[in-house]
Amino acid sequence: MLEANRPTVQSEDGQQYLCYLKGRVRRDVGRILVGDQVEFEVTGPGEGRIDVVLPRVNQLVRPPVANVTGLWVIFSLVSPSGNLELLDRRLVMGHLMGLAQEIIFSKVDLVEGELRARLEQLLSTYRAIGYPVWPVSATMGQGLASLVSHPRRGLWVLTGESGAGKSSLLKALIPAAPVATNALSRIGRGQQTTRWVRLYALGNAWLADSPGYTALETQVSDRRRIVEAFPEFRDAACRFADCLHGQEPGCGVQEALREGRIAEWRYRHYRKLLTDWVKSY
Ligand SMILES: Nc1nc2c(ncn2[C@@H]2O[C@H](COP(=O)(O)OP(=O)(O)OP(=O)(O)O)[C@@H](O)[C@H]2O)c(=O)[nH]1
Ligand SMILES: [Mg+2]
Ligand SMILES: [Zn+2]
Repeated sequence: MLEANRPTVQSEDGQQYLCYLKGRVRRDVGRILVGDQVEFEVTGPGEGRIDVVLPRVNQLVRPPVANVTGLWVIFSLVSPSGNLELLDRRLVMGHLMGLAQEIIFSKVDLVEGELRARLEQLLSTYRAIGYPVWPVSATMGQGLASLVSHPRRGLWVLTGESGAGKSSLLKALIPAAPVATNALSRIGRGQQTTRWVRLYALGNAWLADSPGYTALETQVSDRRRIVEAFPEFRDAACRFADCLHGQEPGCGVQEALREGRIAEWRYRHYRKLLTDWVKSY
């Protein structure tokens, strides 16, 4: 399924069909989602009927997309300057949902002076943690070639704070995409919301834009899962098996933090997440 408003299905040979849902399917699955894998029957030239929606591996609430492989988390240091706590929360949520994640640092053409060093610090920190990181500029084209040449499969959703440059990036990568960016849509239909979801082919993968931060809220039943979402804590090899890396004397994570092997803001966001988890439980 490429698009849900006008249910468009692409077959394995690349043909597209505008489809309607068989009544029984509508009753069973309710709404069909972008990213759904379906079985369908061709009913006419470029037209078809969806008979079966295959079970979904996962599903996002906003944008409504099924069978997501990974997230492109877009973060900008400038105009507007992004919030690192939101970034880390996003990475934790993505991890809990079992999604692959890559971090794209956008608008690098605007990153100057002291911010350059900050960008380098963020790139090396998140790279060391294990995330693929990509500094790019949608307007000047920097970094786009390496971003695209990285091998990927499946369905990837662009996520990140409003104004971070998601739609601009999509548009830079896929010029044919009719994407409204912030600046343009103010002239158009008032407040920007990337209203509809559609998939765009990028190499062997598919991309979906989304407005603002994706809603990923997922239940965390166990605090250990939050700990696990910080891969660098594992590298710190704390010797206490059930350690939450708080005030415990001899904790390996705190030692790594003191020695600068764990970024101070990552640890701070971890503690905050734990506290919020306790409150919300
Ligand atoms: N200088 C510069 N400006 C950029 C770049 N990418 C995006 N912008 C500008 O940043 C603003 C926001 O970009 P969008 O692509 O609409 O941001 P978005 O993440 O899609 O925002 P939402 O759809 O509201 O979530 C626009 O005015 C863009 O022109 C870039 O690489 N360099
Ligand atoms: Mg947008
Ligand atoms: Zn510990």
